[in-house]
Amino acid sequence: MNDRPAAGVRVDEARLTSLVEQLGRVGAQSSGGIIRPLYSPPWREAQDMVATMMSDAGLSVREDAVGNVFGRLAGDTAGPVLLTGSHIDTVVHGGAYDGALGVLSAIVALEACAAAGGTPRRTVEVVSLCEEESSRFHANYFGTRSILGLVAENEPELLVDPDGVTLAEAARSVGLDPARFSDARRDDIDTFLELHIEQGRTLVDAAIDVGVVDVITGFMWLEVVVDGRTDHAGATAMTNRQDALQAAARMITAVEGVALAEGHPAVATTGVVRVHPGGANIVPGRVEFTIDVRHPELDVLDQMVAAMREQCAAVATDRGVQVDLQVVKKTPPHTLDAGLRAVLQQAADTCGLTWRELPSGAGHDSQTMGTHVKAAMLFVPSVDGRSHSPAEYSTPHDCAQGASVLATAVRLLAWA
Ligand code: HGY
Ligand code: MN
Ligand code: MN
Ligand code: MN
Repeated sequence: MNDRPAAGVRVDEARLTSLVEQLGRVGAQSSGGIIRPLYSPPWREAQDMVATMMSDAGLSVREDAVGNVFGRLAGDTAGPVLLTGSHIDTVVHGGAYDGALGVLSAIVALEACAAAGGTPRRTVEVVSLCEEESSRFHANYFGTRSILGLVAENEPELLVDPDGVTLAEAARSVGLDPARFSDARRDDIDTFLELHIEQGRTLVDAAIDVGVVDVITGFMWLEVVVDGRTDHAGATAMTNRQDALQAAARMITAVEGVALAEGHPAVATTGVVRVHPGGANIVPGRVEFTIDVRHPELDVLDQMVAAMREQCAAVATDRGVQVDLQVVKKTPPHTLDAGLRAVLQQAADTCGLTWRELPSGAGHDSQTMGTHVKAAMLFVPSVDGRSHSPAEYSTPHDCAQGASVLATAVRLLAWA
């Protein structure tokens, strides 16, 4: 915080840092990073730890039917709830801040607001959302969609992880009952605030204290299957092959080319490639790979996917293989609530901090929450812009500044 006495609500840096370090140990891998997928034992341990942290902060705690954990500070007037928080799950070998910082900042922000101002005028709740990353199932903001009543009844049995475990079976393994999932629906929330690390380098390069997000990008995930023919690696002439991997490699390069041709902020990524049967002396017969493609304008996103389909089909014809592309996730871009963005800007000014509006290239619960309630996001700088990596880091100073802006915004919305 700069040296001007902050008229905002100040969060204790050491307290927030301690919570981040404690939670960051849950699912930590000796090989680096954190693995905390939905309904795994580390997920259960993390939600139980967050519940204790919420209780220690003076909040009344409950877990809903899908495993979202809420900490409530009842207001002295009836009316809709102001919800703030983020997600508890991580990507594979992810960092200690993505999602977690938003949950922990919300806890210490409510604690600081209550210490400064007593009972809020309106009820405020913290939420630790059960799933956002789709790192185990294509669950696609499962915690948020459950709250909004957007989960189809058959999803828990349909969604299967790479080991063949259904989402319903995984839920039972951590003490949840899929038959009750629909109980998670709420219609008493009208505002959602999410603090999150930027995961890019705009703030750190410009030495800006916090970011106020204007638009969250749209994105689609595709699963691509390329079918060729397994053959002997030594006895099959190069001209007589239907090599699925050689074809897939050209498709993956073509996909990158579509994003490069569109230009920034278009992005496309292949993060998973599975080669079958997977022998050094076998010409690959089948390859499965993923495409994550993003753009803040939905029509451009659709055009990019159409171009990718065309180019993959052309490679398949040229290489004598079959290709199938399936969309497994589609989340539209979302422009966040202008009124709430103004409150976040006012809160940063009140704290004497610099801020900038910026888009988010990462997807967030706020883009789904925002389809039903007013939603806004506050970014904290990411050192070197790194995330989805063990190198993910935000300084205690920057985290505490962000949490203080969140606390000040919550006070403006719920205490004033
Ligand atoms: O992929 C994303 O942008 C987010 O981290 N789920
Ligand atoms: Mn500072
Ligand atoms: Mn993430
Ligand atoms: Mn996240």
